[in-house]
Amino acid sequence: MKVSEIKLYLIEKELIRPFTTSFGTTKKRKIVLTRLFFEEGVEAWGECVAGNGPWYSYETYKTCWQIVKNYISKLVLNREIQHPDEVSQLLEVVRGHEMAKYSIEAPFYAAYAEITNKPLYKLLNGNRKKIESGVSIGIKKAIRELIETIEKHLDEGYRRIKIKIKPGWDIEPLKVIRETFSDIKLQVDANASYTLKHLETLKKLDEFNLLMIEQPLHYKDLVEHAKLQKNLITPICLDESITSYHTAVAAIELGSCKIINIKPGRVGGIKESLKIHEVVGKQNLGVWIGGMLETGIGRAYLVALATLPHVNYPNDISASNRYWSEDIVVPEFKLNNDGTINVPEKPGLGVDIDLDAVEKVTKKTLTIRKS
Ligand code: OSB
Ligand code: MG
Repeated sequence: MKVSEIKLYLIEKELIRPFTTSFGTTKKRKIVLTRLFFEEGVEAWGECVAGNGPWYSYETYKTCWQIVKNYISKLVLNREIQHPDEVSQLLEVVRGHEMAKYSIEAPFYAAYAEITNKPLYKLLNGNRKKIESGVSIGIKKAIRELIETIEKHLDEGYRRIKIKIKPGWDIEPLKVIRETFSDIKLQVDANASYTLKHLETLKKLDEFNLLMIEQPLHYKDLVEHAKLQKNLITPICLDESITSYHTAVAAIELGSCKIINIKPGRVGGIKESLKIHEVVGKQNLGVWIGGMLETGIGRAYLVALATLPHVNYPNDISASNRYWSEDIVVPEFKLNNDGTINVPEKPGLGVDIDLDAVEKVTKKTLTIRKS
């Protein structure tokens, strides 16, 4: 397969409601979409999950635009590729910029799936027809608002709730959640907002029968997480700290976590995600697929990854209408009554891109060809 042209789209889309974490509030997302045209006559879309600013990661939609335009596109344009597994290695000469890489690498999988007439999840050797969906709830102004939000999502059918926590927004809200919903599947995500100085508070989290505590400590740390895990019954799940296969291996080796949340954007692509899934599976650890408030394009890749055999916790993959009043794919992702999402069986990415919906929110575009 060979890419002859890449078109970038910068879109701006408003979330259905603001999303607040320990690093800030997002209301409108600026998102870079990639559209790759292949000589075989197929095209495939990708999504860059970088945020508006360098808060979750150092990457932003602006750095992705530049890195894709100036470097990553040049590594793949007009290059004959036998299988999408080769692409991540081609991009290795660029250090870091995982989200930019993912936005170009992933569409090779969607295109190859289409060319070989199979759904993306089958190309990845996934083996489920439905994936378990969870919902991630931001920090709220008041506990009452949090309880109402949880209740609404439970009514919609979500079977696993994740809440964002930070120092000062942890024990109290959890107490009220457990008084109100004693037996729901519940987990927390700190987005690196604690230090070992908070050990006493973190130990108290063991009282709430949580599935896991996600990324409590520094985003670059592995050693302190290993120390913390020894002091906790609740499994630690790492998100920000796992930026590659290599950091995943180090975290496992050190005992920094018992669960890994795989985000293809955070680790630089589908291939790297598959490698992490495999090593985590071999060690019988926990693994699930995380989200970055994606549009339907990014969501389709997440859904395909969530069909992988070792995935053993519900995913941060909610229905389109949890994020957007209108998605940019057809059909939108919908939640079943049992808290699952159906895996598309259509060859390729599995959903169609709604070009009118994309155009409506497009701020600028750029076409890149080999000069
Ligand atoms: O830490 O998992 C996170 C969203 C943006 C950035 C980081 C995170 C999140 C989420 C949302 O928790 C997950 C989703 O897409 O539903
Ligand atoms: Mg997280």
